Amino acid sequence: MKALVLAGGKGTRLRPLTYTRAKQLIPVANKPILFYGLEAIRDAGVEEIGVIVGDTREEVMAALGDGSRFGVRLTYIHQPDPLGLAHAVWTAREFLGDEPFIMFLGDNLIQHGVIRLVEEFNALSVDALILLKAVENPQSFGVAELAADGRILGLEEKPKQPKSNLALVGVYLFSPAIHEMIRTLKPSPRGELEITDAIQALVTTGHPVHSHIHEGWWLDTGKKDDMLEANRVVLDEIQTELLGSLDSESRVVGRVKIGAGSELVRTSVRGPVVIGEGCRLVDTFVGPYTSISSGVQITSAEVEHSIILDDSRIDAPGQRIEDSLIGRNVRVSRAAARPAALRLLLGDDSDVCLT
Ligand code: TTP
Repeated sequence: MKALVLAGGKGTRLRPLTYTRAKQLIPVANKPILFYGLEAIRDAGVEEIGVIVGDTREEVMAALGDGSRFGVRLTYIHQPDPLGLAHAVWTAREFLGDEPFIMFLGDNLIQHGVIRLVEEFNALSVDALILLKAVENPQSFGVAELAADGRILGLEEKPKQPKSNLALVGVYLFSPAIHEMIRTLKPSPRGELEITDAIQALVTTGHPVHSHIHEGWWLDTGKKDDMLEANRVVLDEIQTELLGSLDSESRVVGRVKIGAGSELVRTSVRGPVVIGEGCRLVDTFVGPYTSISSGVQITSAEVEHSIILDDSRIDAPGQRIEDSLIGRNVRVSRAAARPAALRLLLGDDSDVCLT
């Protein structure tokens, strides 16, 4: 079996961060989202992985290399335009050959990995095994209708009247029969070759398509709040590791990771929290569910339920920052001189919420 990981796309919903960075490389608990997927695939025993890349290919290739650091072999496949998930499979057909494969969306996170899913696909003789998850708002997803034995009877994209609450999660297993279906597809109203249409074509032409209902958490990190939620659930599973230094007036409570060379001065940290390497936190409170990347400096602020990326500097006496996603090399400060006005230099599509 091979794997296909999708790390192309535009990431429009995560602008402005995705103007300068691949969405799949934004870290959750200080580790790029894409790494979790590759590790899950490797843990399921699949070592030959194709990675779909688009405009951000250089950054993705620099981050993943040849895959040896993950114990896998990577082949990069360039998709010049993000014309849909089925188009990505079509672009990779030479790499995939006649082998079955697991397809994994590079911005998705899934608890408990994919070992059981791969085992189930190998045991069943089916042309597709689709991961489903019960959701509260099936109208926003691709939704599956199932027979009592778990066979998929049909799929609908964002139905007004869903036939179930079971949404398609971004993990799929396919036999090579999927390629014939993709060959016949026409672009959808949004102009993409849809993987749901390809799976529906398998069902319509009598190919066996089964489902696997996922019980753990699953997160699609498409938007800011999804990223913060992913950060929250991943931080819930971290273990304490204190490599940095704390002065006698600093406190660390709960599960906290602090990287080498980081320094805490008169600072309290209430876990779960991760702090990268070479950070300096002075007179600061870091609250639960916060990830701070390397090289960040924070003075006199309170930060909770947030992600702060590399080399940013926050010097904000008395300010409390919550539910925030702050990019790399950002400056947040409080003006010393009057008038006490906001002075902003924000990139396109920035989002600021003032109290
Ligand atoms: P999406 O989240 O559907 O698309 P996107 O990344 O372009 O984001 P946005 O909607 O905010 O513009 O894509 C899911 C994953 O699949 C993501 O990791 C990008 C990847 N992808 C491709 O590699 N090729 C494609 O043609 C598409 C549509 C997505």
